[in-house]
Amino acid sequence: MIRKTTPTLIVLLMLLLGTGLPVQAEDGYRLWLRYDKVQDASRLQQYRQQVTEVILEGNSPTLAIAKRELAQGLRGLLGQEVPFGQKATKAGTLIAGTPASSPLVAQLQLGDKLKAAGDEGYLILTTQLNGRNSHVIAANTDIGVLYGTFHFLRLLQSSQDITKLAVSSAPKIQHRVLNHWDNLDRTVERGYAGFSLWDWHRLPGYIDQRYLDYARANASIGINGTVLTNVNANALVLTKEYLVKVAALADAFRPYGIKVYLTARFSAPIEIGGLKTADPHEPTVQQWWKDKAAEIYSHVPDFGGFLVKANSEGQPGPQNYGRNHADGANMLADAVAPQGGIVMWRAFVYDDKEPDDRAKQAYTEFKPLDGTFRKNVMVQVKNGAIDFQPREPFHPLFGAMPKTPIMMEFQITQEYLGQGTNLAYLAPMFQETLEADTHAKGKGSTVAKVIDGTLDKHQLTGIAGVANIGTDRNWTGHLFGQSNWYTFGRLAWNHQLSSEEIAAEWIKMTFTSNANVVMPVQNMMMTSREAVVNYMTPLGLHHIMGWSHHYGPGPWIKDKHRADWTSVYYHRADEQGIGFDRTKTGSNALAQYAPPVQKQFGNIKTCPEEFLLWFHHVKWDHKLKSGRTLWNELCYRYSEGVDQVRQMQSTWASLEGKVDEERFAHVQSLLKIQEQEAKWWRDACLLYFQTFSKRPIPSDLEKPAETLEYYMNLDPKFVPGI
Ligand code: BDP
Repeated sequence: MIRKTTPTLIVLLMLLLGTGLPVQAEDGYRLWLRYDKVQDASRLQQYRQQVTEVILEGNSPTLAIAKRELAQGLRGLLGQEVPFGQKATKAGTLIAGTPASSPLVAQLQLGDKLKAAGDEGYLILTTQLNGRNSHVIAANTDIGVLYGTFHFLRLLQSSQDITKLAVSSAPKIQHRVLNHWDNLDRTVERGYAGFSLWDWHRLPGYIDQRYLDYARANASIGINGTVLTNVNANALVLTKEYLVKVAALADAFRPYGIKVYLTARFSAPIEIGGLKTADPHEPTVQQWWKDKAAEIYSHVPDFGGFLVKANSEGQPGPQNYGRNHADGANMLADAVAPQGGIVMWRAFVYDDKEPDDRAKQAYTEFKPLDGTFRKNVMVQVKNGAIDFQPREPFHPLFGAMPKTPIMMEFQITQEYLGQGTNLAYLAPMFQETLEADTHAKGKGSTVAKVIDGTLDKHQLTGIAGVANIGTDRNWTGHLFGQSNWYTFGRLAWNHQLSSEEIAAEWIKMTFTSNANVVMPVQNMMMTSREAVVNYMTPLGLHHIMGWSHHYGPGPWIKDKHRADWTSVYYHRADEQGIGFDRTKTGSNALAQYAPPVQKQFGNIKTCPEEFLLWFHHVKWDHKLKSGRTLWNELCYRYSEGVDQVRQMQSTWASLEGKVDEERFAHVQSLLKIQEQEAKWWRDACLLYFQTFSKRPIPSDLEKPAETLEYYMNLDPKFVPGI
């Protein structure tokens, strides 16, 4: 029996593999770098004809990675070995290198074109070499060659025509950094994908293959920095015991073009330095930080610098000593300046002792400090003024501090967007902020222009994303979380890419280039974030989630030790209506925006409905554009969110058999959870707000499944990520 079936099975398997059907189970570990054989037969033929050999000279660690990537990528995608040589002997040579590493690249004399690529960019050209058709990946630096290599492979992975390539690409933003909120005990604050990747206990001796795979994935999308530790910082990471571990990680990441940064706990001079104070005006404190920085650089010569959360949510900071944020930032900036380091000083500050609207506090603190920061300081600002909500208007600090480089902070981990169980593709959200017009220097002063330095002519530019990566086999917990990591990198490199484009790239690389999969998945992704907004916080509602863990609805949260962490502080529902009045009659947070923005948002008639309850307290019977009253509209939006999730479920169900079984089942199960959670949000919020509106839920909508009391008594335990 056995002797008979085994060969039959093998033949069957070979046949299936030959057809490119998804026979293999996939666990998501390979991310978007799968390099499976190109399925479109004519494309495959084109690639086999046009890429017949590779010449990549030079042997720096970075070029060695590029070489390995090309070998592995071409072998997989073309389904055959592509030889590496030194002389272009036939048509279809792919040359990769810098003018310094490759005589052939030098021979092409790419001059000004190459100059425009800068330190990290690259050219990918179809050209003639010795009278034969060839391709060249050229850059000024080895890392540029590696980035170009990934771009070239991406073209093949997504079945693009490569017959006439003329790509010139350079990043629009200089520092493209992941922020890991990872603690030294390996828990991850707001992490929903397992534990921290950094195995501190086994470092520096043990270099986990995961570190290299992580660095490779980042390099493939142009991320060039990583802050290893939580913004709620532990000073221990600055001790020698940990610095040798940090150095081992930095060594592993360096060939991939990734610099390491650390979070600096402001009170470290006291906690690990034995000083009595951390006052930034104290010479002993200044000296302590200078010495500490020098020590760090002795371990990590290309250390990127510090990220700091100070005087926020209980963290120590310069204000403990009557100094301001610039005093604190400048002291650290002076410490890292000799070695070219930077300081990313967070503007996420607010105080519950301060009676003013939380949305105003960052601007109030930082705006007067414009022009007082050192040259190597960036102020890192969250996309919105409250806290990574499903939807927020852009932060008023964008455009308000022209003399200071302002860095963007996005959250990739979905703390407020369904955490580890909900599919929410975040590109449309990131894009919405980047494209928002601050009007700081007239029309067209978009947030993107503030961030990329073009509006105020800054050389120093940066963008950060709070990472969603952990030890889960598929890296991000939810498979679609990978698309958000991918998106962050792609947008950080080029914020002009569209959300649709990025989604399509990711789907092709992650699943298949077949249009009958790409289109439906893209549609699903493009509605997913709006669905979350609808079933959580439609029409400008915000911060009404569960207490502390932030999981599930909690619009009834009140009477806690901090008012600014409760929900009633934000939605202000009463018998008249709902919403936070941030106009002149209320907190006047609107005054922090440029006049045209004030004018638009300040008028209930012109305020975009998606921000209505962010800026206005609106009467329950107020008529909206749909012709419905506010109450009815709220009911419809909440219900629409649930319907959108159901639509996503049926779209995904239609892909059965077109996506490998393992990933299909994974996403299907999570979508089912998402539907339950969406209903939970809808029912809990509508029943709660109904106690104020005293109006019925329109009869054509689904009725809540349980009572308000039931929802208020739900008390999920051990929610991850706290
Ligand atoms: C909030 C998180 C909290 C972070 C804080 C921050 O709930 O865990 O420490 O932001 O960004 O969103 O500092």
